[in-house]
Amino acid sequence: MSRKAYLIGGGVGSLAAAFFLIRDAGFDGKDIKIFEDLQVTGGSCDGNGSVTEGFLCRGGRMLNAPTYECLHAMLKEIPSIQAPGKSVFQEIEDFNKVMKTHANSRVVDKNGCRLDVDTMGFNMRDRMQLLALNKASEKEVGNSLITDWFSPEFFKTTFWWMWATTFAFQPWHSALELKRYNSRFLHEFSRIQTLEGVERTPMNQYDSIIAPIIEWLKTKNVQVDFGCCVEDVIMDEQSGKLTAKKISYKKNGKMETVTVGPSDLVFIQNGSMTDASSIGSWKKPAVQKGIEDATSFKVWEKLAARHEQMGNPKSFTKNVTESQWQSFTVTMKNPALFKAFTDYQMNEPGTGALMTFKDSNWFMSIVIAYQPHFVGQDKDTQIMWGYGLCPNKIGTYINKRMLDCTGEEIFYELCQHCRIAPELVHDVINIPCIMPFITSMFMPRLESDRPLPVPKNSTNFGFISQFVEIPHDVVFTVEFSVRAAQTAVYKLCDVKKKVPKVSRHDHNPVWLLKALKKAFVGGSGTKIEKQNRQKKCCLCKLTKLAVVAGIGAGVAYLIQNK
Ligand SMILES: Cc1cc2nc3c(=O)[nH]c(=O)nc-3n(C[C@H](O)[C@H](O)[C@H](O)COP(=O)(O)OP(=O)(O)OC[C@H]3O[C@@H](n4cnc5c(N)ncnc54)[C@H](O)[C@@H]3O)c2cc1C
Ligand SMILES: *[C@@H]1O[C@H](CO)[C@@H](O)[C@H](O)[C@H]1NC(C)=O
Ligand SMILES: *[C@@H]1O[C@H](CO)[C@@H](O)[C@H](O)[C@H]1NC(C)=O
Ligand SMILES: *[C@@H]1O[C@H](CO)[C@@H](O)[C@H](O)[C@H]1NC(C)=O
Ligand SMILES: CC(=O)N[C@H]1CO[C@H](CO)[C@@H](O)[C@@H]1O
Repeated sequence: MSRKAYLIGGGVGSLAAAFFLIRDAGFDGKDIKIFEDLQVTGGSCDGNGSVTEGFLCRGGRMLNAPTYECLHAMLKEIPSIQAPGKSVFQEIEDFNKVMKTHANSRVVDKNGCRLDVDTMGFNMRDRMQLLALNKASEKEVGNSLITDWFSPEFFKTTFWWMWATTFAFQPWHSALELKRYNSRFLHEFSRIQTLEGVERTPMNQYDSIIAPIIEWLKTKNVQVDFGCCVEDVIMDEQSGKLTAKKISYKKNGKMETVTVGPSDLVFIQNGSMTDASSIGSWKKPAVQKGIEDATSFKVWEKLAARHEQMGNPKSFTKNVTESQWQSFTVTMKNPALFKAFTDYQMNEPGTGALMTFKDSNWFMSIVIAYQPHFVGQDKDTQIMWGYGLCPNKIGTYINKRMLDCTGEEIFYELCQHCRIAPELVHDVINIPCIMPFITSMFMPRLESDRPLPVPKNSTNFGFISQFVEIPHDVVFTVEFSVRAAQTAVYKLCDVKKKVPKVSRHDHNPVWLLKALKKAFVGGSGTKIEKQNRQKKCCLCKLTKLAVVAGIGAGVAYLIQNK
């Protein structure tokens, strides 16, 4: 009898696990079964809707060539749907060669002025505090908060506005995760003001990434069982070894079970950032939900209560106020309105990355995508996506919390920030989405709060999600889920190949020097920006001295970390 693999959850992590099981572990697709609660695969990487109802992506993703080692290697072997003859990887690379990211309006203030974001806005104390966090060991940082390492002024620097909105950090989040981001994305530090280096997919990530993977898995006969909510995984514990024996799940209101043989495998998608998310409409606010509505964390909670080495889900889900934010997807059948937004941003659609309204009470940002953004979109329809990181606050123009606002009210607030004339606002749909656990992965944690992709004493099961411990890698990325999948499959199936290494850009002298220069002087702005700044800067000589000192410190840091 052949070996079977059961995957709980149909997010990109499970899809990747199926890919690696087939490619590297000799599995036959028909012996792989995915249980998914929803009626669609892709999990948090979603994208659906229609011209009449409006389109929706709960999330919009930025990718990054030098850091997405596992994802990119996998996508080299997945044929594209939109660009026949190319791999998905090649399709994305070719698209980004033409549609280069270069934000002209990264941060806008309350007067509608584009800020000069070429410098980070640091004072010497900010620099020292940043260096202290980057130099500390992970043990020293532990489960401290970002605010434990920085003075209040730090959170008013251009660096914070840009770094926080690019990656969705809040001051109360994990200092350890910020430290990891600083290392993992060190090569973006010197160009964070334009977001050069950020890669996008030609369309939304469901159509551009998930659909082609699903297509590949279908040709291999992988089975997906939709509408199956897994409620428990029963483990057998013998002389300290844990073996998954039984999966129980609910389908169409009926409980069913699968018996797992000792050589069969179980992969659990342990916790989801989009769990309990809720969708509103133009006339209706989304509904705020909480842990009682979350399905994905429940299995983990049960396992953690029964066995050691399963981590601690509560660290991540204990306070929705600290882990939630709200996104919205705008569908316009009104080219003049779309043009007003792109004119305001001063970027061609698809090249501007993020535009952040730093003084907006909801801390809003928008992304104007390359069009079309959906397979089902016609050429008279345009899509834009945005989010507010502080939805719990009263708006700048609307006297309501973002959480309580309809799509229409959120769009009104956005139009005020972008100085859009009221007469342009027609033939538009805005769909809001509240995500109570969207930054739950960023909550302060201890190493023991996250299980390993394959817990030490597991004989036949692994965890694949944003809630496992992988040295050096950062959460809130597609890369992390794919890396977790590859790690778990290789370990459980004893695959002799190596999982691609996490690239250490923070050990690369070129990026280190660029980052130091950026932290002390500024980046690679336009000539005019630089001349203006030098005129204003009467401390140029001092700054140059500081750079030399900084380079010294950087080299010392580099040697110490080798
Ligand atoms: C707003 C937003 C912005 C983002 N921005 C970026 C970005 O810029 N760059 C980037 O790389 N990444 C970004 N991400 C993150 C990226 O999308 C996720 O990290 C990734 O999709 C997570 O995949 P996953 O497979 O681990 O989990 P998920 O996609 O969350 O999948 C979990 C799946 O398992 C199912 N499931 C869970 N429990 C059960 C159960 N008990 N029974 C049955 N089914 C179950 C769920 O229904 C879900 O489909 C963003 C995500 C969002 C939402
Ligand atoms: C679109 O996706 C969201 C989020 O996954 C889901 O709640 C909604 O039902 C989907 N809509 C359609 C029409 O499939
Ligand atoms: C793991 O297994 C070893 C023996 O193989 C045992 O000593 C240890 O206690 C086990 N750990 C846990 C957490 O069960
Ligand atoms: C949750 O977080 C908010 C904001 O930080 C805080 O005011 C509140 O007291 C917290 N609630 C609990 C139960 O810890
Ligand atoms: C979001 C998610 O997939 N959470 C899962 C965490 O793990 C438990 C079981 O271990 C699942 O029930 C949850 O669905």
